[in-house]
Amino acid sequence: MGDTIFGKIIRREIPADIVYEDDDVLAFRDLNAQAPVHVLFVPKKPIATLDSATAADAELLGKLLLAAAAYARNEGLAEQGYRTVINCNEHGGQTVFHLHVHLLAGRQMHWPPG
Ligand code: DGP
Repeated sequence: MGDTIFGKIIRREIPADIVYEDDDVLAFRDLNAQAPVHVLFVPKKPIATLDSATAADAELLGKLLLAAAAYARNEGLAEQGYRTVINCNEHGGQTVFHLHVHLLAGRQMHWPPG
């Protein structure tokens, strides 16, 4: 599997505004923020897309979502609400092929997304 910019961030080879870390997950601010709060939650394991995740990744995927939810709660974002997004492949709008959960908050979200 090819390395990505997120792999470099995880290994601290390039800088990022890291807001959360545990043994399995790293979270940092999106460089191209689409909301007042826009944080990316990435597994340290380099899974390319949601499509390439397997049953062996079930616990890790759960941890990823729960880390995003806990961050939102701790930052006082949960009551007003937020959006989590996983883009998969071309039509999903995925540009970095290291699985990540977008956490967007701080403004009204709309549906359907563009
Ligand atoms: P996606 O389109 O779902 O693959 O989202 C990739 C996001 O990653 C996009 O919103 C911009 C962000 N991004 C790309 N390169 C970098 C980077 O070098 N640093 C940070 N912090 N974010 C990046």
